[in-house]
Amino acid sequence: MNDITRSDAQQPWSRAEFEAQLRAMGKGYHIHHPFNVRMNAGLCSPAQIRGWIANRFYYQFIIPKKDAAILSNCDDRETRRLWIARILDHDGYGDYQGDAEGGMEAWTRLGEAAGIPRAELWSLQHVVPAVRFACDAYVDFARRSPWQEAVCSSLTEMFAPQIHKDRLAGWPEHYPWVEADGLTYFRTRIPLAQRDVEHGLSVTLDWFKTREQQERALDILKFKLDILWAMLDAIEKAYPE
Ligand code: AHQ
Repeated sequence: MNDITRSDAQQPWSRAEFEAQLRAMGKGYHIHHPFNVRMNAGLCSPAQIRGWIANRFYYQFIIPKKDAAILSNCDDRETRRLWIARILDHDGYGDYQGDAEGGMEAWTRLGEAAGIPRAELWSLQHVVPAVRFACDAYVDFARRSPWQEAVCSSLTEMFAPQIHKDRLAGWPEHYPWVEADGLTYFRTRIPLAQRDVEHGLSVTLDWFKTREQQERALDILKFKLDILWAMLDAIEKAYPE
């Protein structure tokens, strides 16, 4: 037999090594984007903070549609029973009050705390084209990909707890004009992100078996890291210093 050099002829990574490879992708996470670095250092103007809030709202706005797309492609009831929580986390449930209000409501309060009225935020009038395109690319990927690949793309949240903790630690000092109630979203997202990553990582480590499939998982994660990075590129350009 000829000497096959394709990556699938290589031994697959162990489960631990595969996870380590996924986590090593964190070097490309948008926590390292110059705009985020400046925001964490307290160097953003009110206009830049408001621009970021209004544009990132569109990402929150499409997450339920992205997660519904994954559900619609998923034939495994156990997975759907867990995944549906992600939609409720963002859209809310029950009486839609307090913890049940949903992340989009909490993000709306972040906007109001920064001086963006609810109607203005929800009008999406501030969403710049490249942010819309990046977010819509995420929804499209979830619609047309095997549900396990779309689950893998959500693993950028492996790196999210730290970025939320940075905001909770830094904003009260750097942006005291943003009312403290507005930071609720960042606080509530941390345990949810940790729960979601535990499930998403389990699905990913189980599904991508051969070395070629594991490398495909890294490509999928890179695609999603680029979505987050491109959003900050566009926001940075739209709201120059
Ligand atoms: O607030 C965020 C959120 O609800 C989600 C869902 C998850 C997904 O399904 O892709 N990713 C994600 C993220 C949220 N916040 C981002 C941030 O920087 O505040 C981080 C982002 C992610 O890391 O994917």
